[in-house]
Amino acid sequence: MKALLLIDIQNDFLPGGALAVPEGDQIIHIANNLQDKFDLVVATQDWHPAEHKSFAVNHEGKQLFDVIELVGMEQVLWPAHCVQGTSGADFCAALNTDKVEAVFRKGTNPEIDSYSGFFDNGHLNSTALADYLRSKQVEQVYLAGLAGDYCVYFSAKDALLEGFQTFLVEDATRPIDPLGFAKAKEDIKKRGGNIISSSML
Ligand code: VGL
Ligand code: ZN
Repeated sequence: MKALLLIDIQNDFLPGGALAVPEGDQIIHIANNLQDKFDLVVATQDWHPAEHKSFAVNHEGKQLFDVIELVGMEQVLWPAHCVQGTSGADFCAALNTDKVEAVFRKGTNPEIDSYSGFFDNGHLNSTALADYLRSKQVEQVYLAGLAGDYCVYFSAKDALLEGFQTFLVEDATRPIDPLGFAKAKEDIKKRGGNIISSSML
């Protein structure tokens, strides 16, 4: 079985949002058109409490995009985004969610960030996404969404660690930083994953 993972296609990651990914809106029609080609479609949703420690505003004397240490890991300090219950945390209205069978929320623990849809950044807690996919006999996981160099990348790495054949749909994502995304794609390939175009599906 083949699953499509729609990663964090939320208003705050689109142009005009709190943590806008350049051209993030250009993936929506691709994410919509892809869904028919899959046995299963699931989505992840970045879902932070307002006091989340990944937000620069929650650290006195720190600036946006400063890097600090949080639970022993490097942490970029982001603008407040995807705060639970706000419109910024909603899925983009143009995204077709009719076929989405389950939504996995992440980033709810204020003490640690959670880029991947599978685990927090310290791999301390899981979202149950891997077990859910296995319970549906999924063997191939395809990733689309935002941002390519953060949540899509981290989700792809964890999909590989969990033993899924993993495909990043390159034209169905956009990065925050193109250089970081180039490195991320190389790393995914090195780990045995595949970078593909939606035209190959
Ligand atoms: C993301 C930074 C912070 C993402 C989420 O969805 O890529 N990036 N939180
Ligand atoms: Zn976040």
